Amino acid sequence: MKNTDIIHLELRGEHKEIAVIRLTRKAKRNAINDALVLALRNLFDGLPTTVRAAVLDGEGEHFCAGLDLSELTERDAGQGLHHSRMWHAALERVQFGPVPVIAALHGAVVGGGLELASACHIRVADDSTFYALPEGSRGIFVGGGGSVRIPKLIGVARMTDMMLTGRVYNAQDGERIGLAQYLVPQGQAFEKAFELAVRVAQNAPLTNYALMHALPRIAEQPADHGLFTESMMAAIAQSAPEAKSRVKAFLDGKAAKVSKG
Ligand code: 1HE
Repeated sequence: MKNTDIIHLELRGEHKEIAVIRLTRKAKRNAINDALVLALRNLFDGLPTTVRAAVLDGEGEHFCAGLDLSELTERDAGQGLHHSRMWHAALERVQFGPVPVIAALHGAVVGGGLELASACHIRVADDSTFYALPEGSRGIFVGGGGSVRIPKLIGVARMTDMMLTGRVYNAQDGERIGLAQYLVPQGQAFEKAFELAVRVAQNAPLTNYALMHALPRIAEQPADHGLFTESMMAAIAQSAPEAKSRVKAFLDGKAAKVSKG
């Protein structure tokens, strides 16, 4: 992937196992235009095979101001449909791509920015973070998968309120309602997200795969189907050589115990 003026990829770690992906449209508060949606999709499609976890960050004071509104005005209904589907394709690559993605949130996480964050697997917010869905007041609707993913984090009622009333959640309330799993002091979101990515990258790849690809699907299935899928996934994960060696290491007293946080 060639770095551009709108998105940047850097590989870190001894084995280039952590991808640091940064939106770099700071002057436009990382608003997502068509070029950036496509660049995101292409970047996740082309992640090197060394990568085991990714951090998604936004340059400047704000994570992402959502859809680039300057591109909205000229579209008719058909073009609008395809535009939304283009976002779906890109964010699908984030959620169901090759590796877990940890978002480092700060400043505005609004509109399509919140849709993007909700496609990630872990969200770390710093104290400056605020969340909103201004689509309601702009006379539009979410189009980047927000109506599917955001209610899974905070429920239909809270999302409805955000869109009907323009309610803005601050960082503390955002963490309380489930928009982020971690809350850190201002300026420390990237550092914490990177630390988590290093931890995630050490898991057996098949476990991470199961968490990204099996768990959300199981959660959508009727209980009977979900339990069956869970058993299939558990059997596959257990049979991997890596699972056997990790369990043996624990039984031999060579692996870390679970300790109080
Ligand atoms: C933009 C955008 C944008 C900033 N599209 N250009 N999203 C929104 O409705 C959020 C709109 N943005 C804001 O409310 C504010 O810009 C922020 C709270 C994010 C940041 O405020 P601030 O004071 O730091 O920056 P600013 O002065 O408002 O913006 C700086 C520049 O970025 C300015 O351009 P300039 O040429 O005058 O310097 C802004 O116009 C530009 N900018 N945000 C275009 N969003 C898949 S569907 C998803 C649907 C949605 O996401 S709707 C929600 C859209």
